[in-house]
Amino acid sequence: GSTRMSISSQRRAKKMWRSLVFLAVVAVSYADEEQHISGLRGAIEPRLGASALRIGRLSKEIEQMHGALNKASKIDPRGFLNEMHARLHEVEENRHHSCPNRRQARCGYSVECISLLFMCDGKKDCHNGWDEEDSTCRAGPMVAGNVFSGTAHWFSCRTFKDHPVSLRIVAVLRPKIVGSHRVVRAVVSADVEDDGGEKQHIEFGVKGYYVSSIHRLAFKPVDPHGPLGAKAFVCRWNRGDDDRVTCKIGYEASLHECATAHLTLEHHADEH
Ligand SMILES: [Ca+2]
Repeated sequence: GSTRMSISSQRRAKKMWRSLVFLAVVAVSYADEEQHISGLRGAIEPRLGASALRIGRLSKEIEQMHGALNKASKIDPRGFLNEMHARLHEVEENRHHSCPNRRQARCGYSVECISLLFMCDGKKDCHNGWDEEDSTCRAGPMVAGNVFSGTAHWFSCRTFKDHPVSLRIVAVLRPKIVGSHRVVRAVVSADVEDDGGEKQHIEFGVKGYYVSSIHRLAFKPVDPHGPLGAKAFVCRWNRGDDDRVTCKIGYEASLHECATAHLTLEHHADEH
């Protein structure tokens, strides 16, 4: 009897020991969790503050737009639309740059931010599914063979008169990681004329990135010693309109702007 008792008490002791170990592990993981949660809170609270500021800014923005809409009937509709587009771009731009980390993207109009690595990878990471939506991931105007053309207006850096300019997309590659980006090669050509009336046809290769979630292409000449020197180009398509684009030309380092160009899709790749 006593042997059986001792075996059973040994078992009980073993069992108790196991549960103690289990409890200790749980306690440790709870402590970890608590630390983790307080760490998260530290990360989230400034973001909530930033979101409140953003909401305030957006409300103000919307209020101004309402004001502008009320006046719309009395003003030039074209100018009004341009202004609206510019403002919406600005709001959109703020939205995308308001994540705590530069390697993150905001999930549309949500406060949620996800790593750029999770963009357009076939799995929904944003609760609202924004990271996998067609409008977020599609290459849109980035089709090899597409030609955008229009007029460039220089207000600094060079003394060119307004001149025709075109951007021909040569190659579009999807990188293995960051599915919202495309590596783009293109050719810029222009017929410039300086103050002295001297005309010149220039053409140079460029390379850069298109970010599908914000419809923006940024590129630089392949040769920094080419006809326009080491200028940077940033082109933005209006959301939902792949045919019209506004490009800014300037110095990347100083952010000094030299020229703007308004271009429209002149030759579609499908029209071969
Ligand atoms: Ca994803």
